[in-house]
Amino acid sequence: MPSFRGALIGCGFFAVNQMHAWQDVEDAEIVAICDRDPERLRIVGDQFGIARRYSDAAQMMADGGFDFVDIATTVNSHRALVEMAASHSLPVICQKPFAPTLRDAKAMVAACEAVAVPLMIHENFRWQTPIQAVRKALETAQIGTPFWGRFSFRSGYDVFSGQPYLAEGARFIIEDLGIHTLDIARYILGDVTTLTARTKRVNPAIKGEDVATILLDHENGATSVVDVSYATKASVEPFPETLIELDGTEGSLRLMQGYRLEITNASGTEIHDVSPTLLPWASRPWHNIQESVLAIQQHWTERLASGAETSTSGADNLKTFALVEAAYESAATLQPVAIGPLI
Ligand code: NAD
Ligand code: 89Y
Repeated sequence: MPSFRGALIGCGFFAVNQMHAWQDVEDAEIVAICDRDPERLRIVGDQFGIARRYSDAAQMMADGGFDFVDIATTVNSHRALVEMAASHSLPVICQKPFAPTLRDAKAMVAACEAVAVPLMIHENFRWQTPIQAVRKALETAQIGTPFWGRFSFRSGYDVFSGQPYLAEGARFIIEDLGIHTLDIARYILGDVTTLTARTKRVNPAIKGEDVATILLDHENGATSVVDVSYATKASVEPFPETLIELDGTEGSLRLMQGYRLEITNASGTEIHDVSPTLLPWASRPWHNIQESVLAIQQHWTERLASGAETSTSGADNLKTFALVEAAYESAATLQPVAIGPLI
């Protein structure tokens, strides 16, 4: 019997990955699911053999019988559902983006802190195998102290067919995808003091911006560029790879398309294959993301057992979410935005 039983809310497009991953996580299982849409509830319930099915999250939490809640709904429901979990003293995972506004996100952190339950944002990109490899190269001082970086995600992949709501919001790429890239920049080069951003909408069929270029000043003095696009037509489509360039005092590092990591220093150049594992339930090109879903859910379960804070706790993710808010503000005003006062 696994030690931890969970209940998942939101049985849509991405939740299927989370359900597959929960089957692989050691020491946790999903025992109840909830969705307002009866068809999604039936599909996911039947696929994963979950008997306890609810259309109402309040009813599911009132009935209880589980140790944590995993929220896989879209952003507008996040605050109410996290606060509901906190009111039942249930540890809670919430999908990105954290909330519609930084104010909501702070209220969610406060609600969980008030009852001393962990809140983890499902910010999985930092758990990808290639990103972990870059972090390890820095930790083992292979390029010395990094002073410059570029974190780049440029694609023409059709994300709208699987996630039609992405075409409808006033905000698109920074809130949906750039949020991951900004989190990776923080994870690799540390927290940010000032941000400057420019955005564009190239695709006339969507409402929000699909291109963003963001300049970050990091607390440690490094400078980086986060550039994201869903309007880039490449000869070989890179979705969903994040490419990274880092220059350090003792060398440089390039995470290139095709999951190739090149590290250059006084000893020469080493080339590593940092491809993600293709899990049995995964499919290309999503396997990189799918593997990171398993990694973050395993991390949650281990931290639930030890009581230690998760890597992407609510408190940590406020600092990533602040960069999202700052990017929209900077793009609107054409001014740099200081991050400290936002947090
Ligand atoms: P979706 O619209 O396909 O699924 C959401 C589901 O939640 C729907 O079935 C809807 O009926 C249900 N729902 C909404 N509010 C509810 C409520 N209050 N109670 C019960 N059910 C409710 O959306 P999706 O594409 O699966 O995205 C879900 C979240 O996952 C989004 O926040 C998205 O940004 C995120 N996402 C994350 C990644 C990642 O790599 N971390 C990738 C894709 C999507
Ligand atoms: O929703 C997005 C995410 O989090 O990862 C990729 C995605 O599915 C489309 O941009």
